[in-house]
Amino acid sequence: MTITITCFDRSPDGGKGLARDTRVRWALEEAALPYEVRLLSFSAMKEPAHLRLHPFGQIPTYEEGDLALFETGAIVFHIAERHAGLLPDGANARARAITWMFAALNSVEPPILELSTARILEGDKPWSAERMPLVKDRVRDRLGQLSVRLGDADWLDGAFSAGDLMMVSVLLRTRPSGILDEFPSLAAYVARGEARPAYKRAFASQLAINAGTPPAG
Ligand SMILES: N[C@@H](CCC(=O)N[C@@H](CS)C(=O)NCC(=O)O)C(=O)O
Repeated sequence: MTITITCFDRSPDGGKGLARDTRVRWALEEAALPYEVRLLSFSAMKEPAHLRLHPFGQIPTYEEGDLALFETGAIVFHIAERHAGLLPDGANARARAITWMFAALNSVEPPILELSTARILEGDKPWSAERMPLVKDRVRDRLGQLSVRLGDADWLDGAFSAGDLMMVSVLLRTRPSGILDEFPSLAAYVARGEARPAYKRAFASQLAINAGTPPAG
């Protein structure tokens, strides 16, 4: 059955791979699943046709036969559950890998998104300069805790899993701020994710669409 995902026709990041379709592409590549891409403009994302797939008018979405999904956590989990390579076989190890997916999306991504919002949408507000250090420190707190847990391991819990895929994808968003490099073990962890052939294919396929798009912010 053909898998179709939706992506920006011009990603605001200019091809840095930070738009969330990259994590879905990565999961599909890890699972060796072919897929098609439907490109959407910002205005098309808010049209009824897309809102039927995604109630919040965002990308990415995932269609496979009569199944339509949104939310990258749900999409990557759906792929990981049905195909080898992204979740361990043992029940407890599997539950822990899923826990890391949730941790990436619920505990690590929120302060990182807050930093993006502060930079891109609130940077011109009179209180922005005063607030920014607080926002950055909240990101540093989380990354500090995560780097303690990672220690000198390659991945968060044994072999690479969907938990690492999601965590690396989330951490990549801290690179433009320079904060990732303040945590060398996390920077190396992210680099290990980026070195995976499946990630490289995912990155290249989004870059083929977005290269040359002027970065936003
Ligand atoms: N929680 C959602 C977030 C989706 C999201 O924020 N998508 C962004 C692109 S990375 C988007 O479509 N932004 C445009 C908009 O919200 O209008 C997920 O993980 O899928």
